[in-house]
Amino acid sequence: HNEAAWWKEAVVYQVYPRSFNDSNGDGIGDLNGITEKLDYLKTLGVNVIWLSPHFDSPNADNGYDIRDYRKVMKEFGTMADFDRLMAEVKKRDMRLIIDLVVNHTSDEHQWFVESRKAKDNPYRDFYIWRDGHDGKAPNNYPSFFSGSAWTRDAQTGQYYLHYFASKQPDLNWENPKVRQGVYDIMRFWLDKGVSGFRMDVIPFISKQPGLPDLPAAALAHPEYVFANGPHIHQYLQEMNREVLSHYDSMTVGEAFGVTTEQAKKFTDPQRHELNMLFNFDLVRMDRDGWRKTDWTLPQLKATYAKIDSGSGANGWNTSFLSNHDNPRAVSHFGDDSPRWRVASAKALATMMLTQRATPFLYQGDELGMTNYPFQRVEDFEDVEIRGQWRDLVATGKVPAQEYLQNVRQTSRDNARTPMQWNTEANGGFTTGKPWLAVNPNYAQINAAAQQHDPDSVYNYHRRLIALRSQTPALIYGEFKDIDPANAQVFAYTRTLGDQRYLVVINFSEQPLKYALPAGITINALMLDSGTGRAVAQGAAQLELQPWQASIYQL
Ligand code: ISL
Ligand code: CA
Repeated sequence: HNEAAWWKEAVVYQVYPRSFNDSNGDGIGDLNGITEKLDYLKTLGVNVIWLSPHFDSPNADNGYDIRDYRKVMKEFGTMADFDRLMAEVKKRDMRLIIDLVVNHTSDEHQWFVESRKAKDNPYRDFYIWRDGHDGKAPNNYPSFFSGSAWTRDAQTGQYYLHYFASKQPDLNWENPKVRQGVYDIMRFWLDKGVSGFRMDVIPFISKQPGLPDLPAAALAHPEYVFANGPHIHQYLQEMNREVLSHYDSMTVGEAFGVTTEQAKKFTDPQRHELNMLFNFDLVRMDRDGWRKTDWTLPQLKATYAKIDSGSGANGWNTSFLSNHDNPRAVSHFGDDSPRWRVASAKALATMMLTQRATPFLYQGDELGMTNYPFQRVEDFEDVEIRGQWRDLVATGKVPAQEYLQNVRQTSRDNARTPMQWNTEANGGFTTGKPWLAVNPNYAQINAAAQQHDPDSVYNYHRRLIALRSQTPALIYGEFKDIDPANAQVFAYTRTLGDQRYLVVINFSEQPLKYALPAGITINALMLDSGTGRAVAQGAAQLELQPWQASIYQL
């Protein structure tokens, strides 16, 4: 059965440094800005910080294109700033994990600078070079950021592979020197005191032998092919043996393209690969690429159940509703209108933080921050949007209005607008000009106001995190959806030995009467997002306010 571990009991908070807190007025968040806010995070109750890439980068993809893995991005500060952040994190009894982006590097990384020089350069084989066919790319792979996944390089006339932007060439993991190079980078940061890694698109590191064309049906979702290279498990086991097993660390793989059925192979503790994965079935359940589609509550519940059972009796999961690649949780799964924003943000927090999984809270979601009211393509910064605009709208394939209407809801930039700290200019994020506009609703939604309001989304998160941390059944307990078909209420139990809890969440804006199934008897109310009206012990029916969420001890 599930063995206890600090990383299962942790509540992780993701910091996207560029948008968190700017300490020197240049409009870009930085490491000193994070250090300034550690007490804020400590008070919230989270105990692990995941830092999105903080390494030297030309920022073709906001740091997910790394030029030097041993250097701090100059906009974010210096290595001395990093060391100070690390020390201050430890002083508060917290931990830091960092982003390991090693499916690809920047094209400005020294390895690639060498690699592209000549076919016989000693670094040539660090990347994936092929001849074209009749003046065309070696195969039909599309890049996730539009266009082909191959770029011809004038120097030698060969093409290099890049699953993402052309400034993000894919590494050749079949080369043992690449693997040793990555392990050295990992040791460098672990020796500095980090407690592990979030691994960017890690299932993609093993490529398909011979790189055959994708069948037509796979072209819209190449991630399922890219994530299934033959050596992926061998590489992860080697990485574990050579590096991770020598440290007390946690790992979470971004499992883009890994199905729930395949997840177990990555996280089964006996296989010594990764601790857990980010499964995208939930955050992408109402998406078709950039297009927004509909979702239903039974569909969401089925996804949760599938993810939960998919990890097996010994495996472990993550729980998250957003991150830097997805829209804001409350705008996506709740209702961000002024009337229901607070209530629905609390409802979602309750769901997110009571799963049998390590919760990953994205910065600003503890305040119920919302999507940004994007109007024009110029309002976006994201390389993904620019690529799609070029390929779809500029070519006349998709009308501008239709595209904008969708990406207003789905764009990654929704999550990347700066943190809203207070009512000062730019929400207190910067005294300069922010790199991406602050959401104009910062006067209503900001940390300072919420810290003083006992009924705020922020303070609800505090209570919820504290309850989870003190309640083993809410961490390790078995998850059971007691009413999967109900289209308005999500009700589930968490059971550990004789400890049993019930979570009930009203996903509608109607007040509802909810009859408890036979065999469920309420003993005590542990937490309530509504008005906290007492529920009679042994009640057979609950009266739910709109978007109300409650946790009961049975
Ligand atoms: O966000 C996406 C599209 O909207 C995904 O396709 C995303 O690109 C995918 O989940 C991989 O994401 C990770 O690797 C990318 C980087 O741009 C993302 O920010 C990162 O989380 C390339 O490094
Ligand atoms: Ca700055």
